[in-house]
Amino acid sequence: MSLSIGIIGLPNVGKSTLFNALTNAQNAQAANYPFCTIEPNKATVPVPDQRVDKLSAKISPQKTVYASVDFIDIAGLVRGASKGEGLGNQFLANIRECAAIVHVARCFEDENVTHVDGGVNPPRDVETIETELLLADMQSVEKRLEKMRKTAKGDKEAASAVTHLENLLSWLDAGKLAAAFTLPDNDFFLAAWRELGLLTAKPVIYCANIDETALLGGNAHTEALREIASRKNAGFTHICAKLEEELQSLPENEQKELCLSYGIEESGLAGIIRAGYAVLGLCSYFTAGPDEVRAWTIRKGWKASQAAGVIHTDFERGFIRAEVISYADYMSHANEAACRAAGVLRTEGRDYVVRDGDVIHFLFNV
Ligand SMILES: Nc1nc2c(ncn2[C@@H]2O[C@H](COP(=O)(O)OP(=O)(O)O)[C@@H](O)[C@H]2O)c(=O)[nH]1
Ligand SMILES: [Mg+2]
Repeated sequence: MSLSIGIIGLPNVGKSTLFNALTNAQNAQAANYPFCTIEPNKATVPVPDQRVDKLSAKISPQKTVYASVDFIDIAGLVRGASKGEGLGNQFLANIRECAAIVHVARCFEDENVTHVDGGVNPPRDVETIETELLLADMQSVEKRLEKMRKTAKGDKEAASAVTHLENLLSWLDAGKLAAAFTLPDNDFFLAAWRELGLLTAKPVIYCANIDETALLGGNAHTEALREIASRKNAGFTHICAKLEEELQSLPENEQKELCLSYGIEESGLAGIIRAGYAVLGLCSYFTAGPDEVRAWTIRKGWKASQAAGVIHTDFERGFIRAEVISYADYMSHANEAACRAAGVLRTEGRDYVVRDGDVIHFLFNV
């Protein structure tokens, strides 16, 4: 499953610096992702997962493949983007294609880096960007309303969908994000909602870009942003984009040393990637054998047959059964034969709900 996360924020907040770090992380892993196309504004990065490392250490496969996430650097959002200022329309179209958003806000003080609106003030910056997204959403809803008013004549459910859309429009007009709108149980409305793909309905991770000196304790700006995130029930993370860029240009052992020197355990990219996984309700299952240890991304709650389809559509179509070992059981037994003998290898049917960390063999015929 391709999962893409758009990086947005005002100019000069550190989006491209963060994106460069992600691109370096991609390039370091490029051999494992031979099928990804290299695009200037897209970085496909591995999802760090210690379980994959441990499975791989246990089996020594020829190849180890982590789950991956695509990040898109969405440049050019300025005040007035919803009216086509800057790269306005293109910018908005790029966000529409993303499953989630990382909203970077500048929390670092640096007199050499100009702030487009004067001083560092994350709440104001976030509001500037979100106002543009809201205005764009209002335009989408208005267009849709016009159409629906024409077709709704005489149909009761469609007429009430018009009312719901009008409510949504006033909701947005009051400065509230679509994500917080309570969806009515009306098929016409829900179909319109899905088609609209509103920008402010997407899950958001607010990302404070801070100085390396403030990485551990944060500062007043990061706290203000954290507060916004928690009020909106959104994700929050903080990074020092500049340090990330430096980290990703180093070999692995030196990365560790540099992290330690700042008192942090790992690169902040891992935190962003994990936050992306969390806001999207994703989890991983594993396949493990002498050729390959690999993590696969699914949505929580997916059934075994759906999960098999992520590997290949034939696996879903010709699904017979799944042999499942939990990660903990897999690691605490010598090998699969030992798991089988101990009775911890389960045979599950197509409706089995896959759990995060399951190690699975699919049996199928085509
Ligand atoms: N001091 C400091 N400068 C940063 C940091 N992140 C980015 N910058 C600088 O801020 C400027 C704008 O960064 P850039 O990534 O191009 O911003 P964008 O416009 O959001 O893509 C560049 O000069 C960066 O070097 C940071 O964490 N600390
Ligand atoms: Mg940029």
